[in-house]
Amino acid sequence: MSGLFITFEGTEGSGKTTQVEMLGEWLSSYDPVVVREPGGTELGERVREVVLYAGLDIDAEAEMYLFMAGRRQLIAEVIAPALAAGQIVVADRYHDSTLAYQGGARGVPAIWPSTFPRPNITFLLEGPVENGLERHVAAGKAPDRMEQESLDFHRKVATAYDRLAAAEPDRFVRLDATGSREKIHLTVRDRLAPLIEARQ
Ligand code: T5A
Repeated sequence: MSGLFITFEGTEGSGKTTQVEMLGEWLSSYDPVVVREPGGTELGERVREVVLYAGLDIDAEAEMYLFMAGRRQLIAEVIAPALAAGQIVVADRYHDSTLAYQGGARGVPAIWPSTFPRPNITFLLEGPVENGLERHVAAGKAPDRMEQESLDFHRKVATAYDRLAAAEPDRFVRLDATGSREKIHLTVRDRLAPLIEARQ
């Protein structure tokens, strides 16, 4: 059986984690591997601490390499072995985040390394960036280093995602992040059903 690599992308508070959790439950009979970025390995979790919470002044290109180092470790330890074993992998952010945040918003030259597997399908949660930032405030979440960036920065991230999705319409599925959790989840299920069937 072939592996299936599913990723979720979007701006802050667009609902990725919520959808990853709902999808993980729906797929539970397949025992999916669910990961988040940055994170998912000891190195990745340390990178998360350094990049998001340490209060350091980090050069934009250095920031990109930190995210990518955490990702490469996650691929080596978790994602590649799981896909090779025919498992379903669901990732809460992946390399498109680097292309959108560091590439699009920070202006760092960012490429897709040939050693990073391409997802089979990427769900992009789209909506006004203000909505997601407001959701965090409503939930009482303290802003991390990236969330403290300006509205203009987050709009650039959204524009970069829009370009990425337009460039790869076969991989990206655009989702209206302003819809209800359940409605978005049902759309995700509809789009995944044929892919899951195809690997039986
Ligand atoms: N980053 C990451 C980079 O710059 N480069 C990279 O390469 C990578 C991998 C990660 C940060 O790092 C940056 C991007 C990020 O700034 P994080 O803490 O993992 O930081 O943050 P995010 O991935 O952005 O996740 P968030 O927690 O901010 O948002 P989510 O996961 O999009 O949203 P979620 O599901 O937690 O929902 C937010 C709130 O909205 C509610 C939820 O209950 C929650 O309260 N909600 C809804 N409300 C109404 N309607 C819906 N449909 C809702 N769905 C969820």
